Amino acid sequence: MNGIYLLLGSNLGDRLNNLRTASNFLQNENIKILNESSIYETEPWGPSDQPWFLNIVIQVETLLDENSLLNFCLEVEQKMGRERKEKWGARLIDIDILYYNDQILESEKLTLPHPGIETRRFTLMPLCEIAPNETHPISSQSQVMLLSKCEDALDCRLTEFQL
Ligand code: PH2
Ligand code: MG
Ligand code: MG
Repeated sequence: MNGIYLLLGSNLGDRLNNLRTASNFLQNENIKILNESSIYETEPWGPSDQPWFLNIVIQVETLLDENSLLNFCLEVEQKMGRERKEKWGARLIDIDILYYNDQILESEKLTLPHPGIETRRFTLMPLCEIAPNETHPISSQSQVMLLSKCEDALDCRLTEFQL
C-alpha cells in the first residue's frame, strides 16, 4: 500500500454536512486530500437498529506520523460533538485510518492496517474506486481481490453526493 487512506462515516444528523465538516477540519490542519471516492450510502454493519451511514474513503498527504494523525482525527471527532457510547453504534462522525503506507502496527490505541477492512463492504467498495490495485501489506492482496472474497452482504449504494 502506497498512501494514507482514511474512512469517514456518519449516520446521525446531517450526514453529508458532517462528512464535509470533517474534511474541512482535516484540510485546515495541512492535511491535503489527494483523492476521494464517491460517497456511498451503506447499511449499518454491527447493530442493525441504527440509521444507514454515509461513507467515503479519502487518500491524504500529511507530515503527521500515524499516531499524531490518529490523535488529530480523534480531536476532530470530539470537536464535532461525537459521543462514544455503544461499540459500532450510531455516530455523528467517525474517522478511521485504514492504511498508513505499508505500516503494520498493533498498539493499544491503533491497529494498522485497520483490522476491519477485509470484512466490510462499506470500506472495500470505496477503496476499490481509488486504490484498486494497491496491496494490503500483510496479505499482499489487492483491494479488488479483498472485495471479491468479502462475504459481507450488507448493502452499499453509490450516491451522487459530493464532498
Ligand atoms: N462504522 C462502524 C460500525 N458500522 N456501518 C457502516 N455501514 N458504515 C460505517 O462506517 C460503520 C458501520 C464502526 O465504526
Ligand atoms: Mg469505524
Ligand atoms: Mg473510529
